[in-house]
Amino acid sequence: MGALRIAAEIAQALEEKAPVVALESALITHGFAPPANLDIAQRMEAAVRAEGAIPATIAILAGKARIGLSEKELEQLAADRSARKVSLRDLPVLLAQGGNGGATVAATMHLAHRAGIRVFCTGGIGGVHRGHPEDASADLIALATTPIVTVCAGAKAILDLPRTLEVLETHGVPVIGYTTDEFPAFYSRRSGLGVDARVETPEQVAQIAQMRTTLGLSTALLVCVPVPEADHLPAEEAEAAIAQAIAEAEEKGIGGKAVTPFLLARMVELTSGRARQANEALLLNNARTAAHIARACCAHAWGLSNFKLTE
Ligand code: PSU
Ligand code: MN
Repeated sequence: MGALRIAAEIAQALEEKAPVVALESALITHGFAPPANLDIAQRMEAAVRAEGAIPATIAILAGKARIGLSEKELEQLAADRSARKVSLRDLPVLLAQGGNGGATVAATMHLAHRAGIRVFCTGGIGGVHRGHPEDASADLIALATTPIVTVCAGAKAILDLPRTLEVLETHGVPVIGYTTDEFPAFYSRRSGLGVDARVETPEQVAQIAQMRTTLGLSTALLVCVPVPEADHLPAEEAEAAIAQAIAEAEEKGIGGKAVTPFLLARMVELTSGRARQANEALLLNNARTAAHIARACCAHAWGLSNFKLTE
């Protein structure tokens, strides 16, 4: 498989067309600090397994793109505080030059698709930054070009959500509300912004994914799942903290790829940990939902190219 190293369990599952869920690793290297990062990564893998799918955490270890990590490798990545944040442009560099990296949404989608995985789970996608429309995440480009079902709790609320949705529309990415009519705002269940369609079940996601494939479209499908009610941060409370965190970032001159990790970490401090609680809850909820969708996609025999449009 060239530059990819696929763990034996995952290679076998893909061969047997069993459900597999890709998991990102930037949240391990840049989202949470030790020991919480290892803990959430392990719990996400366990949540995927408990719902009947195989988890494939995707990261760069010693310059190799790895699809599925052993327990020990997951521990090593979580302990490496010098691991890079790897988006699309960083992938070829790190693979050529060596080193460890946490894969962002964009990099994970790309590697997962190359490995033949059809469902991917993250917390929240990157997008267009508030006040900096020139700073748009490569996540949006990956969503525009990579046919993989992406399960998230919306875009990270620190972003300019209306602009982020506009870019997704421009690139033809379907934005699906999973049991909601609203685009969720990561920490909060509501944003006041709409989605393209609402679904109630994993099977309905599988049907849309199959139609996308049948039509020959190569976009992702963005499945947006609101954070569980018990752990959500009311929108007004989140907004106050976001405004302050962004003002601090501007003042300190923090830009580029450092902005997202800075803002998310400040959100946790400014909300006395409630932002972290919401983040953990939505990650586990998304992992479970992604497993259900992966199972539905397998049952649906999604991806069969002989499925006819004209019936
Ligand atoms: N979680 C963090 N920090 C991050 C990310 C997650 O605490 O930087 C990653 C996500 O994986 C997301 C990416 O894909 O950041 C968006 O960053 P950028 O805007 O630089 O593309
Ligand atoms: Mn960014």
